[in-house]
Amino acid sequence: MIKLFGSVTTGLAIISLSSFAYADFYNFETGTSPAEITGGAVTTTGGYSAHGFGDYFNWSGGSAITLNLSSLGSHTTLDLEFDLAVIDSWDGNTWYGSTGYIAPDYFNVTLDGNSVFQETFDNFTTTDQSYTGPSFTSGSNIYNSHWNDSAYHISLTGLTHSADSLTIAWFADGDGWQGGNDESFAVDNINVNTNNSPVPEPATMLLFGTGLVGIAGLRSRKKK
Ligand SMILES: [Ca+2]
Ligand SMILES: [Ca+2]
Ligand SMILES: [Ca+2]
Ligand SMILES: [Ca+2]
Repeated sequence: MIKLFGSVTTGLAIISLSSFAYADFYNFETGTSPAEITGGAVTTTGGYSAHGFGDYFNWSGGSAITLNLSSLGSHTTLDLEFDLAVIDSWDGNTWYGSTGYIAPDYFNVTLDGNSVFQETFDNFTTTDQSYTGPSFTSGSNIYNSHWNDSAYHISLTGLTHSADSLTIAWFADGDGWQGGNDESFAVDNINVNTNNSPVPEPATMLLFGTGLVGIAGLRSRKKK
């Protein structure tokens, strides 16, 4: 029995090593920001707590929120998922105010400086925004001042990336983006997962090798 368990444990250990992928998750529930995340401020979620954001998220009314990771190991693509709070009077694609045309309002994500997401969001008329994914909430005021707020789960999968380090930046811009307490955003529940190319040889060879050892053991016992 001891030998059997030892053999199974060894096999599992090698399999998990061969399929190892880097994974990280940030939900800010300690109320502080980890050292690898800069920009924004970890802040209480208010009404967003009812929409999966817990007690804290990372809020920004201006600067980019940046995540710096290193030692990712070998990989060819990665998945980035996060929850996005679009807060207050975002105006989407078009808005004509007293001073003329003052839109769009973009929300952006970059990977090592390369754009992987740029969409407009509108908390007045959702048909005036470019992002078409489902929202957790929209059309009601759940956070800050009297303007409506909205929330989305953004899923960016299969992003091409192979460098050992990674910088992800979340930021808003566009001619109409006013920032501050008028048009702000928060990110939360950030998931980063790398995807390795399939490399089955080490696991297959070790399991095959374990089988050979077993067969060899049987044969040697039979000889005796
Ligand atoms: Ca949270
Ligand atoms: Ca506005
Ligand atoms: Ca609001
Ligand atoms: Ca605006």
